[in-house]
Amino acid sequence: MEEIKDLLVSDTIVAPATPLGVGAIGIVRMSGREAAEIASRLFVSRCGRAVEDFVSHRLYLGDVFDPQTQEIVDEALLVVMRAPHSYTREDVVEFQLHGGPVVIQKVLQLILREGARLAEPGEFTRRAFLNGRIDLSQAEAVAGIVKARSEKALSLSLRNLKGEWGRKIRSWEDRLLSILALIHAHCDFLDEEELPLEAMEKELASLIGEIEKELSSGERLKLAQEGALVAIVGKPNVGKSSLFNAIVGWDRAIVTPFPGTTRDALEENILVDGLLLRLVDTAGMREGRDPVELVGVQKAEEYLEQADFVVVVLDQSIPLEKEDEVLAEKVRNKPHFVVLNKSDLFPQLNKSDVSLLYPGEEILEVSALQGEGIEKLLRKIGERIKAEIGPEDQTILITARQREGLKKALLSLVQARDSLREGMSLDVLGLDLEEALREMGRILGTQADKELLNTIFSQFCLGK
Ligand SMILES: Nc1nc2c(ncn2[C@@H]2O[C@H](COP(=O)(O)OP(=O)(O)O)[C@@H](O)[C@H]2O)c(=O)[nH]1
Ligand SMILES: [Mg+2]
Repeated sequence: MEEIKDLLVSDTIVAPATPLGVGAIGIVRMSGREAAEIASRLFVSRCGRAVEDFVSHRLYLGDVFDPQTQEIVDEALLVVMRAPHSYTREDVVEFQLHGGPVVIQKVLQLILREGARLAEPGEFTRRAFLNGRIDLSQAEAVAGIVKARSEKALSLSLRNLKGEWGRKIRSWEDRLLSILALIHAHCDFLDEEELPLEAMEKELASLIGEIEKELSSGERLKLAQEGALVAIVGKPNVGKSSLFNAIVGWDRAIVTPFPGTTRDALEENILVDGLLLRLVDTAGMREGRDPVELVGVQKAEEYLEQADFVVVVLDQSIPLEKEDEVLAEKVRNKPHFVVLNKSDLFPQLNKSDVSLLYPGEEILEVSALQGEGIEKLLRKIGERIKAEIGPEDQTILITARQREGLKKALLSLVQARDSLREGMSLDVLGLDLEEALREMGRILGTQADKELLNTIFSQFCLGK
């Protein structure tokens, strides 16, 4: 921890905390020793109170002005949040300005002229970490919240921000420390009683099991983080594009009565029950005619390969064809949904024939044209993804970095367990346990170095 404290600086930093576009308000945020003092040189409150005397966490209305020209730059609200009760645990000052890029730039320039330094991306959160307000897993949760593309990803990141992941790792650390303490005590008083080797091995095995479980459930959460890729496939003219349009809610794809209309794959993001779906409309699968269509079909095959879920569309107004059988074979090992489209037309194929291709599966009837059955299909897709992700209260969002660290810790623990079984010396065992602890410490940031922090915080946006 000594190392980490060395990385802490408390000079005053500033950055726009809202995007530099037009908005209702724009916020410029300062943190550091001189934040309040700098603000006092640029702001006069309507009530006449000096910035130094502002009640912490209270908004004051006033004018921002250029002290050199006395020119008023904007009417604004100012809030001072005094250390340690602030985001960074330092004095923080926020200007709530009118949200125009020129105003924000101007105020930023004034603050820089008065002695603050432009913050690096993520530097506010970095200070919150260095000042001990949050651990690294929480800092990464902040980035996760900002980047969240679905409610599910958001709620999982929020839980990590509350420290759930950190608590879990700390509990693993505690258990490892208990084993280490036994080993050290034994080494110090050699002739004392025997070590409970069997219990230690059991405890290690249980830790290994828990970490493995966490790693595998984290894998599934990628669906929540990055969204599920859902590809609509089928032979030409069955109504894939019509279904795609009906789902996204506007005429995104061209629909014609002519087979082979869709050549490129089209992708749209939609939210279903708080989940992000990357929905793809593909070219109809059939033997090649012209070269452009062939490329489209190839793309469709690729999407089918990559997709997390496939929606297979059949046209129930025409009899089954060979292509339907070929497709059924292709999606056999993929999570998929079978959809019988054109339910508004007179049926030429019956469901039992389709059931022969997809034994035991639910077959959904829809009419893309009339919007029948679409909601049910989406509900089914949502349910499947949720089932895949697993119950929310048991899963924890793990970043790629944390996953790497956890895998290394796991490896050391497996080694430790093996040496315990093989009766290796306690020193060897101890070293492996310490290595595992080090990796866990890196996840939480108790063992962080500058390079690690730079990698993590460089992914943040300016002003965060
Ligand atoms: N009656 C009816 N016609 C549909 C339905 N869905 C699509 N079609 C028609 O089928 C033809 C092909 O549709 P399209 O979406 O381009 O099929 P794709 O080639 O699979 O993308 C068009 O003339 C659509 O209007 C439906 O549910 N009912
Ligand atoms: Mg199409």
